[in-house]
Amino acid sequence: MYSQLIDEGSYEESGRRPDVHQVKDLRRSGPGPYRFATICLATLCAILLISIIAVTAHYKSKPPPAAEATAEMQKENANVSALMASITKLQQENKQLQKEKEELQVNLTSIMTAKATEATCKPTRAPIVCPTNWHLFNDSCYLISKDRKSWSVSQLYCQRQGGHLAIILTAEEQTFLWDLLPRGHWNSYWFGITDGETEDEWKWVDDTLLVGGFWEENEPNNHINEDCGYIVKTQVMERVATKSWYDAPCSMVLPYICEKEMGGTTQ
Ligand SMILES: *[C@@H]1O[C@H](CO)[C@@H](O)[C@H](O)[C@H]1NC(C)=O
Ligand SMILES: *[C@@H]1O[C@H](CO)[C@@H](O)[C@H](O)[C@H]1NC(C)=O
Ligand SMILES: *[C@@H]1O[C@H](CO)[C@@H](O)[C@H](O)[C@H]1NC(C)=O
Ligand SMILES: [Ca+2]
Repeated sequence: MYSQLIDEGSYEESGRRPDVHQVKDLRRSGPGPYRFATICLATLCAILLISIIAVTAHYKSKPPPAAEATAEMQKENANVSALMASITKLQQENKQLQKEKEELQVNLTSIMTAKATEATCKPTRAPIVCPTNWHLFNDSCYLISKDRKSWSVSQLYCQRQGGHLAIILTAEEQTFLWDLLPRGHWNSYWFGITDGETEDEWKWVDDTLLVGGFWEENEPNNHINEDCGYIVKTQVMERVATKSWYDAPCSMVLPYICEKEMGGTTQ
């Protein structure tokens, strides 16, 4: 059928041509050369067809360039996404580390400021230096006098030194002072307590009421209108600091103990 079509086609085509000789020639050559041409054409067509099929088949079965390329691309894509994943992971780790760094920096600054304040506060707190002959205890300086005065003049003297007759609130303070006093026959020292206003209502020189106290047994006794307190330290070793207070007439002249608060306020 194919050859027939070609035959007719070629015949018609040649027929239309104005060259009569050629038509005649074609007719004269007869079926022999026609047949040969037809066969040739058919063969060529077949070859072409086979070639097309082969090429198509070749491209279909062998996916080399395109398929290989896509495989590689897939690999690369996998690598890229793997890289992206590791980048994301690293970014997260970086964020976490940044956070920790900030926290540590905050901690460090707080430590540094704490140290700085410690450093700046210590020198203002530490150097509590008492005047000559005054003794330091618990941020107060104490003077054990060498001279003798009445209780009121003693208090006036202490005030002129920027203090007052000693106010003794704890056993530690009492013991500290006791240890500074020399032993003697009846060594006596005024301190800052009196019941001059109201009998038997003992008050400190800062007008606070006495709580407890370190009185000797059966003291205070107001024996001869005794309204001022003093400490006695004798040669008798059995006598103790916490039982050493007596009352005496305020006009007596005795050594005395001044106290001056030094630290009190921080900074
Ligand atoms: C993909 O990653 C692998 C290892 O993870 C590596 O050996 C390879 O070279 C990478 N390929 C490309 C194209 O980057
Ligand atoms: C910072 O200090 C706080 C408390 O002082 C502590 O709980 C926290 O763990 C510290 N942070 C770091 C990162 O050390
Ligand atoms: C030290 O002084 C403070 C303030 O005056 C006082 O509260 C505290 O009891 C005193 N400590 C001693 C051991 O005397
Ligand atoms: Ca009295």
